[in-house]
Amino acid sequence: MAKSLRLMLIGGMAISVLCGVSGLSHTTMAAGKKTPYKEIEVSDGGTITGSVTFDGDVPEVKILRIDKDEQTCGHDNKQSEQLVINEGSKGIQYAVVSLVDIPAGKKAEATAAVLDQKECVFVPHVLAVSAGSSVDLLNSDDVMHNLHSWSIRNPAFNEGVSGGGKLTKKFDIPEIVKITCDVHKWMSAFIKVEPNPYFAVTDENGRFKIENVPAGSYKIAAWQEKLGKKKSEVVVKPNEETVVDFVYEKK
Ligand SMILES: [Cu+2]
Repeated sequence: MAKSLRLMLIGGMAISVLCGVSGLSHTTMAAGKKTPYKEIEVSDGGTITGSVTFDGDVPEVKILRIDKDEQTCGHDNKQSEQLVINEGSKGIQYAVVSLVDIPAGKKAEATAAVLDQKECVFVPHVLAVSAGSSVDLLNSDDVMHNLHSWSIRNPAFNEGVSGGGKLTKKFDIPEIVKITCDVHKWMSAFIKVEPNPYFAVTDENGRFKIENVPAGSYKIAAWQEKLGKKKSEVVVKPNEETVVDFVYEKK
């Protein structure tokens, strides 16, 4: 009797192990192939507002040395925009706040995304777009610039663009893409390609607003090129505003 019970147990284990294996491989496949974002009609969506601020003494602003094409680029050395902190509000400009892994929501708006090269500075310093967006890369100056993308997941490019010229590039895969100009080594910018349309770049007071979010619980993250990433969570209620504040501490 004891022998037959043991056999039954072994049989049961064998079955459960098989189930476990098949279940595991299924999950792994799902995780490897991320569920694409689904566009739906959002009614009674909520709003997420808040700020990205710096706690501590504001570090000295880095100065970029202008040593080429001064008639266009200017004779004064420029302030770096790699870390822009408002002295009063301590708000950090050019941080990107975005919802992580939201499965479905509003349609990605077809806004004309533009990254300009003006007086030998990229404008804006940080641009965020939904995956699948085209970006017009302009040269508003009268000197030759270059557009060098340090993409890994999207096709990389390294092309010159003459004064008044334009290149249009499409970014299909979520990635943080650094853009530089090889002609003027002080020039840099970032294009942050987002998997969904729920993102915002902070303004000069470090403030942001993300609208029309379906009610639910989400992971939310802030990214800043020098300070890195900060994660948080948010519960969005229908037609209500929820505040999320990110604080970066001085290291
Ligand atoms: Cu340039």
